[in-house]
Amino acid sequence: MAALCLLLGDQLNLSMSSLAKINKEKDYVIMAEVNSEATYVKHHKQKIAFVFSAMRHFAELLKEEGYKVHYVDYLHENNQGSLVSQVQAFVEDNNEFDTLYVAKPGEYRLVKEIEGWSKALNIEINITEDNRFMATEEDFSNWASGKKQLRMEFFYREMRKQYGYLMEDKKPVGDKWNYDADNRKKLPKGQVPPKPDKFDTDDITKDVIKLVQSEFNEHFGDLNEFHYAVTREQALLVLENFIHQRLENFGSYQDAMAQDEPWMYHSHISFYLNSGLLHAKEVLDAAQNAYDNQLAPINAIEGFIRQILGWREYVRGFYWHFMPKLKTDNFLEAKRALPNFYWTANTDMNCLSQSVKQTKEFAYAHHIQRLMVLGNFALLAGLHPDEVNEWYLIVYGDAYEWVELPNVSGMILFSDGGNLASKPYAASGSYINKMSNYCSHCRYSVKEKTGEQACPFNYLYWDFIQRHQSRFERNPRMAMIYRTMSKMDKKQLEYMQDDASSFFEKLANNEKV
Ligand code: FAD
Ligand code: DLZ
Ligand code: SF4
Repeated sequence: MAALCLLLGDQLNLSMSSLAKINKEKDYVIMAEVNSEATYVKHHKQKIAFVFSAMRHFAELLKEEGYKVHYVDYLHENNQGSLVSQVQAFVEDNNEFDTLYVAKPGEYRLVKEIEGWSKALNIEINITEDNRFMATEEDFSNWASGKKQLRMEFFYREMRKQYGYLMEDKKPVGDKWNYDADNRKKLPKGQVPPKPDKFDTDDITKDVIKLVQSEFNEHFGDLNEFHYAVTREQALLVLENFIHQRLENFGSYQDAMAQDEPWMYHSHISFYLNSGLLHAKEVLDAAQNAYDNQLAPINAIEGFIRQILGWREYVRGFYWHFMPKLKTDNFLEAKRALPNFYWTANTDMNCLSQSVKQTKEFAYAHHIQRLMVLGNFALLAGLHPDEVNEWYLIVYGDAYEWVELPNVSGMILFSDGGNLASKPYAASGSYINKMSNYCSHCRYSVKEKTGEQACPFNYLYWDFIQRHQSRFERNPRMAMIYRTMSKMDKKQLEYMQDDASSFFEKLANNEKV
């Protein structure tokens, strides 16, 4: 008898634990482009194009490495439309498999589904560890065990100690764990970040683009241009170029946003990390190497390492720790529907319009756009977590539930009641103005708090603070805000509530805001 290894579209790495279980001589790898995975949410067109093209390229690599690969493309006459039916058809046609190996999927729904497959398949199902990460799920639960608060910063320090990144004699280099305070600069006028890497589309990618245009044309997003890496070599080049061209400025401008500058000094590697083309360890090693060779200042390198060894590992542990509850949490009882401008970018609020436009164009927006513009609005406006989560899962090429859900429900919406964040990431227009030049291109005035011209983020912010007073006034990290509010002119606060109500009415009537 032989074994079968199911490799999912985000497990494109030769060192996957499931591949290690099989024997190249007699066993098979199965990979399938299926409707169920491409449409369980209506993913952005570029996300599907990226995943399918990367899968096809990876299947070629597997064959070159000597694996026997059964690859089912989307339009194959024998395509069954779902992973389970596809595996079942192959098992029945061959009658030689007694075991299926699959590395644990990154989404709870698929793990549950696969756990129920054994009846249909009638072979042993062996779910192996998802080894695309530095920490195992067990590492996270051991760390979390007995703790009242699960703050990323403390998890991150443990990871630094365990893996030795930026450590010297068991201490953090420079005697400081975190250089975030140095990482809040606005992009100076006239400074232009380097252009992003763009790869030519080969025949495989051209075929996939045609396929996506014909089969998924009603999905959100543009596909006029597709420039992402789809092979490991290309992804490694993106990493290398980041280290040499952008890392130096990554820290200083990490929180900055600028008109018509989608890429800034970010690394643009999340598509590749999350699909398996890059492994976190090689990215961290490259950053450590940049430190050893003094290629960039410590605030940049520490900031970058924290995103990967800290945030990325932490949210993944957090997801499994709090699922399935995390998916239905709605601590703030948010109810409002997602405004249409999240799909169209048709709003006068320039920061939102820029962020949605870039999301539509590239299936990418950088962290601060996701957090402090799109996320901040969703929080202040009380958008329902289900709608917000679905939107984020659809629109970003790097979105898988293990990373999307903690960021949305934990980080931006405070739906989990504070397990991830110690206070809501709520901000008025002045934060956006401080970190960007968006406001100078906006029809609203960021300086005004009430009235027709006032930046909606201003009155929505104070409306939010008032609305949730009973929930937050005893939170020590919110105390100063409530002290400030108590000293504010009561009439002014009422005007802001009135403006917020009119704004919400416009949203409800689908009027342009
Ligand atoms: P860089 O800014 O260059 O950062 C380097 C890497 O650090 C990223 O590639 C990513 O792997 C990691 N990283 C940074 N921040 C986070 C974080 N908060 N959580 C996890 N990893 C992080 N990231 C995703 O990969 N998929 C998502 O679906 C996703 N959804 C998000 C939703 C919201 C509301 C927010 C606030 C953040 C989300 N992020 C998500 C995190 C972050 O915005 C993206 O990882 C980042 O923008 C990707 O671009 P980059 O590779 O240029 O990142
Ligand atoms: C995202 C995605 C898409 C669009 N299509 C496929 C597919 O056709 N076949 C496949 O194996 N995987 C696909 N994926 C990735 C899966 O959705 C992903 O493995 C799960 O969501 C778990 O993270
Ligand atoms: Fe955004 Fe307000 Fe600035 Fe306009 S004025 S860009 S809405 S923060």
